[in-house]
Amino acid sequence: MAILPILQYPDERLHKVAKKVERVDDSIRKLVRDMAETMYAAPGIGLAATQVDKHIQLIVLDVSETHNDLKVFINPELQASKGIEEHEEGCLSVPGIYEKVSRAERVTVHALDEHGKPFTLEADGLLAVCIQHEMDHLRGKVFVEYLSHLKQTRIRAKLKKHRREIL
Ligand code: K1U
Ligand code: ZN
Repeated sequence: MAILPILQYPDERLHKVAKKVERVDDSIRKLVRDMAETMYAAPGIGLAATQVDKHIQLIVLDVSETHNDLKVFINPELQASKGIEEHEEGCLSVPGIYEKVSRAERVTVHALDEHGKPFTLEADGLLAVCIQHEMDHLRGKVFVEYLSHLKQTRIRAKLKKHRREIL
């Protein structure tokens, strides 16, 4: 297994649109393992392939408190959504920034698992928030893009200052 470098906002590669996975094979399963290791090490509760510069429709998630409920979504499709709820979000590609975003309260997602088996999942709470956040990454959208231009400018400046300080 390997820990993969995570692209940092405002890296242009975070705006690439991910392609469908044509075949779920051993190379995909290896990427799933590496992404899971990267997510747990960060630590985070989700990771999209886009964030590790792999532009395919693959997401890993684990919102459990015990970190032993890994969920894998390949070629995820939103089938239904209900309600609106505001939730605080973070992102491993935008470290140290937490902001409230409004999203659907409940979602139904259809996807393939790491064996290529189709499944449908209904989610609410943090799992629903996280699924929508990660699916946005696959479309090339970072959560800060829901915020005002003023907030986005301030976030970019803050990240730039922080990176200058740690280098
Ligand atoms: O970068 C990512 O896409 C992962 C992101 C997922 C997420 C978190 C919160 C709301 C929406 C989406 C993170 O995991 S940020 C880190 C984080 O939230 C966290 C880290 C350690 C423990 C608990 C949470
Ligand atoms: Zn993110």
